[in-house]
Amino acid sequence: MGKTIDYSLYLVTDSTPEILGSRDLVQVVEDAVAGGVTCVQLRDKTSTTDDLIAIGKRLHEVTKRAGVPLLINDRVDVAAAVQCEGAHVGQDDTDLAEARKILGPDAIIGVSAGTVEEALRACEGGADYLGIGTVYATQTKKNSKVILGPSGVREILAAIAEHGYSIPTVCIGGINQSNVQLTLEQTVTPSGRRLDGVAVVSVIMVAPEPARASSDLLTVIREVARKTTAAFGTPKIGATSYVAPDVVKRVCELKPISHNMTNLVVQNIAANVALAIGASPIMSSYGEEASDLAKLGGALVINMGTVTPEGLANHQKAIKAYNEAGRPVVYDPVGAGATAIRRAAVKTIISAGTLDVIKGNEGEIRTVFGSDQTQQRGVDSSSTLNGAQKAYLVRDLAAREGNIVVMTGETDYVSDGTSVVRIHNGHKLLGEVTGTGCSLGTAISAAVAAYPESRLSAVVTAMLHYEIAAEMAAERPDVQGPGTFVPAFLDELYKIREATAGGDLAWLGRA
Ligand code: 3NM
Ligand code: MG
Repeated sequence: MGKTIDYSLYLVTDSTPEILGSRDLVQVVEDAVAGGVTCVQLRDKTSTTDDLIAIGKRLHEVTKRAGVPLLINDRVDVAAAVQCEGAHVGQDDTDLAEARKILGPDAIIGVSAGTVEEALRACEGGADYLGIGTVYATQTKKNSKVILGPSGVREILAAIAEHGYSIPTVCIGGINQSNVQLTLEQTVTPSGRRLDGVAVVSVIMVAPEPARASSDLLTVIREVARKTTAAFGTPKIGATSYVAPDVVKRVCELKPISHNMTNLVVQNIAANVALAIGASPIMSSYGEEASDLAKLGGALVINMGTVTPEGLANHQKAIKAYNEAGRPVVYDPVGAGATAIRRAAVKTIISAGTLDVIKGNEGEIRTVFGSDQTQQRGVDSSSTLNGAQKAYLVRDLAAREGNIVVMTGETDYVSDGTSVVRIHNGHKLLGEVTGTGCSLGTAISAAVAAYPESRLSAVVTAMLHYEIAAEMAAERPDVQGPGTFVPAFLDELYKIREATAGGDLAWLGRA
């Protein structure tokens, strides 16, 4: 069978009267395998060795027919006698090296891990997979040493990845149909490392229809795997495939108009940012003027920093005008979730026409997506999303809107509905000055106006230009805080533009 095993849905059996009752173990396993269980472990702490071997052989007939591996819990001697695919050992069971000596290099040997140390030791010792647990308190195993929760599992996954191990992992303990999706999502590490599957006992063993319970679980597991792979099967941090220095060049060659409908506080810095990157800023909040401005070949920025009924009507008119002219619109839903008025305004803007780019922080993007999403993921609205959830969110919103979605934060997430690009650049001084978030929208608008070939490349490159300029400014000896930062930041934006025009792309080394 080789060692490429599908750990997606891993059934651990239980022959105790509380769980198995009067049913036939072999029949339950046969049903579960028919329902899609991908790996089976015989776990029986009470039967005699002879009985275990007999049960193991009967189970192996069933699993072999289905092409599913059978492993024996703890009893390496039984695994050897049954000649099944391997064994699973807990921290208090036979040790890994001993089990390996008995079963040989080709056997599958899994190890239980409840801490980072246990996990790393098992990896180091050559385990074939890890069973990470206990995730949630469970009646099935009452003597659990630790309840990890999704965050504890995630920490173990992150540590394994950090140490360079690519070992498959499942988690175990209290997993059922209602928590499996969230558990799989919440355990994904920021770098995209995820569980290969889940191991369960009771949810299948006590189910009236084990086949049905198995296939219901497997459907969810496969769907999360598909989404996570899509979200992370794309360029990683600093990936160059979406970086196009031509975007920076084109902006200063074409000097596209960046038409800003924004609040008073940010107008000055937004206009200066536009000039520094080579674009032509126009600050006009009057909707009637938009149809003429749209014909000038630039892009529109709708910034919701100040909401008034009149402003909203102007925004609607301008979006319509830019859509009709086939020119891009960037939407910055400032403070989207903060008030009922703003939540309503988001709906008005979203339905006013096509928005080519939506840019906001986590809360704003979640509000734009709508409350469904929050419920669907089972995350309360005050909690923050983990990296995987952010990736899904930007990707799902971009796919729904057919546009580019940017979620800013310490790590920025950018998606075109298929790929997700993460950007780690920027500097905290950007957050200490007013208008720098809004001015990023301005920089993005100039880029999408000048670089129609790829909106994703335009946005990613504009963001790198902006955030790397901030890093370079912050590092200058003459910059002591927010006040000295702003002019230095404008200088660095300008210098990057000049360097890029001259073919010097050294700044991209920071991406
Ligand atoms: N091992 P259920 S938890 C067999 O933490 C087992 O290592 C665990 O049963 C561990 O799916 C557990 O019914 C029981 O909660 C899991
Ligand atoms: Mg055990």
